[in-house]
Amino acid sequence: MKGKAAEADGSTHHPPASVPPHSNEQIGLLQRHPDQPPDSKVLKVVIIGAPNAGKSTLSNQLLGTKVFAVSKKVHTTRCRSLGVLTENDTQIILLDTPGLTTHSKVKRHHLDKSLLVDPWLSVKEADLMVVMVDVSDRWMRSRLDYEVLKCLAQHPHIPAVLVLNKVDLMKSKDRLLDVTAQLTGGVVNGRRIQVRPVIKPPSQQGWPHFKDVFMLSSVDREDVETLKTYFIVNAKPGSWLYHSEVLTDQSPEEICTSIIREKLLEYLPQEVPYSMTQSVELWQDGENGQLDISVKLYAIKESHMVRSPTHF
Ligand SMILES: Nc1nc2c(ncn2[C@@H]2O[C@H](COP(=O)(O)OP(=O)(O)O)[C@@H](O)[C@H]2O)c(=O)[nH]1
Ligand SMILES: [Mg+2]
Repeated sequence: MKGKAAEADGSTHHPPASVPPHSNEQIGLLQRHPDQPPDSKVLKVVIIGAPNAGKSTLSNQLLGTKVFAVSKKVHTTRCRSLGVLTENDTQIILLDTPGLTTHSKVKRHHLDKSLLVDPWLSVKEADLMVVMVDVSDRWMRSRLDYEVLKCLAQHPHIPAVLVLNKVDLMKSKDRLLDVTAQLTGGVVNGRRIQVRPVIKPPSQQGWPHFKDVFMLSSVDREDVETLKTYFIVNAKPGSWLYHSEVLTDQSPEEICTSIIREKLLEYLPQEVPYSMTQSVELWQDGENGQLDISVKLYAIKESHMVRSPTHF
């Protein structure tokens, strides 16, 4: 029998959240009433930042499973999707955003126009904004992206924290303090931070209203655990949005499609994967429950068809 088990220490263990192999089961799961305890807490977190900052990597690590595609190339995440993390009496809703897209980028990278749907639509509903910056990128770490700043300025009532990601790639860690001073304008949680004099004057492109700053590596389990604890501590009393067995709102087909796309982006040259489409079918083997996946890839150009299979 499935159910929750109350432990001696008062914590509650939910059955592990997962994605059922059939989309109709997933829809059924998404429609189930949240199995929340009387003292339930909730926190809706939106992770924003430039493409490649590590937003999807962080979400996957927080969820403990890969549900979002990750790539070095931009625009792996095509639309907004969410992940659900339920622990004891608390539910954290993670909104993974596609990053920043402008008309010029859509044109340049031959992208799907649907990416132009306001990427910040979900921000309005969030209880906490996590701004991610890739500190291994000299350019990105020197200033906050204009679109990110705009988003922060438009939602001043939503608490925001700064996450300096990919610290594992940074050779001299003491640079992190300068980066923090730069990106926060030298102010965190209303207080002027103590840093040694910065050689350059603090940039005008920082945000002086961050509540906290985290320096971490999304690929490090312990680092991510610190952030998860922060979310749990900051969750507010309120109703859960989903049943505790829900892991994401994506269908199993959507997860397959986006992860295959991630591989196409990784292995195929330049613009080829951007013009490819897929049709995915999933079915479960009756005998041993094995999941079979059939994928059809459609290429626009004849040359892409000849070229593609040789890369796998
Ligand atoms: N070394 C290192 N690589 C990371 C870290 N976080 C993300 N990445 C890599 O950065 C790239 C972009 O990550 P992704 O999560 O797709 O970024 P998104 O566009 O913001 O969702 C991928 O190749 C990740 O493996 C990190 O903390 N350290
Ligand atoms: Mg992403």
